[in-house]
This record gives sequence, C-alpha cells and structure tokens, in this order.
Amino acid sequence: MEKETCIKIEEAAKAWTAEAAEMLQKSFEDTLTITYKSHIADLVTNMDKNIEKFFIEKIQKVFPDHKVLGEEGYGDEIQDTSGIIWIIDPIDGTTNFIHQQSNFAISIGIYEDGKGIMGLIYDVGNQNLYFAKDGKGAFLNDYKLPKLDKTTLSEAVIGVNATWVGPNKRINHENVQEIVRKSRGTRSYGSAAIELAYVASGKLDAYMTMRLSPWDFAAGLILLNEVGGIATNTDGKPIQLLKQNSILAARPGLHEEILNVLVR
Ligand code: 2AM
Ligand code: CA
Repeated sequence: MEKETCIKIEEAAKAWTAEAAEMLQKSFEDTLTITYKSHIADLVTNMDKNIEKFFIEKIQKVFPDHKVLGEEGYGDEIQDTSGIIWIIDPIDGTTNFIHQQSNFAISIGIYEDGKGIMGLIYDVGNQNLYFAKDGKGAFLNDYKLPKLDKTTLSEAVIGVNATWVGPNKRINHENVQEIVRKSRGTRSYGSAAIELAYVASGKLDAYMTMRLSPWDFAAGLILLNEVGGIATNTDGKPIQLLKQNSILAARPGLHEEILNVLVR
C-alpha cells in the first residue's frame, strides 16, 4: 500500500472512530432499543446497527473500492481476503454497553490481501485509543507501547471467562482450571477487543477464549503483532481471519507455557 493511501486511511479511521464514540456517549441520554439475536444473552441495540451503518456510509463514500465485514451484517459478502477489508465491530461488549455504560469498544481491523495494515480499538468509556500500524508499532493514545517481555504463568494475570472454567463443549475445563490455579490471578472484562488491547499494553499477560468472530479479534491481532505478542488458536494452530476461532493471546514464553497445559 502506498504511504499516502495509508495516511489517508489512518486519518479517516481515527476521525470516524472519534465521531462514532461521541454518538455512543450521547446515546446514553436516550432510551436504547434492545433486541435479541440468537438467544437471550446475545443482545443487539439500535446503536450497534447505527454505528455500523455510519462507518459503512463513510467508507463507501471515501474508499469505494474497499470492502467491509461488519458484525451486524450491513457490510459486504466477504468470500476471501483479497483487497482492502475493514473488519468492524461497532460495539464490542454490547452487554457491558447496556448494563454498565463502560467496558465496551469500537473495534476496527483493516487488512490488505489478508495482511493486517491497521488496528483501532477505542475504549469509549475511558476515552483510550489503542492503535497499531503494520511495522510502525502500537500506541495507547500518544504513548508508544513497548515490546512485551517474557513472563511465566505463576507471575501472570490472565483474562478468561468463567464459562470455560466449568464443564463445557469446547475445551477440557480441567486444563483451564489448572491454568487458573497456577496463575497469579484472573480477570474477565466482557469485551474481547478490550482484553486483546490489554494484552498488547501489558495490563493482562494473556487472554483466552473459545469462540470469537473476526470482528472481535481483527484489530487486536494487529496490535499484538506490533508488540511481539503471540496469538493462535487454543490448540496452537494459526488463527483464520474470516472464521470463528478460539484464541490464546499472550506474552512470549507464557503463550507456550499455557499451550503446553491446553494441548497435552
Ligand atoms: P460482542 O459484545 O460484540 O457480541 C464477551 O465475552 C465477548 O465475546 C465480547 O467481545 C462479545 O462480543 C464476544 N461474543 C459474545 N458472544 C459471542 C459469540 N456467540 N460469538 C463470538 N463472539 C461472541
Ligand atoms: Ca458487537
């Protein structure tokens, strides 16, 4: 990608994200319309839809040859990774958006032919922008995030949802229990994008979860890549960008230590 194109995308993505964040903050003054998707815990609001449509309108106008993959389905039918694709979650952590008015994020990963170009995760409640550009590093607002050092499980704080610590269909919960027991502590924030941004910025040492969609992790992977974080499926295989994936994201060293417990 040419430098000028990249700068134009960066400026646009940052400006639109700031505008969208303001719309989300303002929405707390109005009554939200909440509906269910697949089940009672799978919520969507009018704002998830509005924000996704907002981005799509902007992108189509300024970058008509780019494609959009959005959680709410207003984007394009994406069959493969060719071209420039904006992978957008208008609100990651919708349950938090509804219940807490905090701990939710706008997540945007921009890929060219399957390669991560730029990632933005905007933690709206805290007004923190996590931003990364391929080869140029990752930032928390104006602060350049340092490369992640190695750590061990006994010194690690791990992001993991309680769902995976009890019997479940997707992973041997006894292995997850062992990781929880051997770690320094666990946390669960309810927004995968924020949890990945926390790993990239060293607030969490690892994050693991069993089922994420492309819009949940697209931006986070680009951030992690810039700081030397490692992200794979929980069986150690590469993450597939356009599919649902399990995710293990961690500092170097720790990733291997956790994986050794999960795949034995
Ligand atoms: P969402 O709020 O955008 O739906 C909650 O633990 C995290 O997992 C959130 O990032 C949430 O994203 C995501 N999530 C919740 N249900 C999911 C599902 N069925 N598939 C994929 N991701 C999901
Ligand atoms: Ca969402």
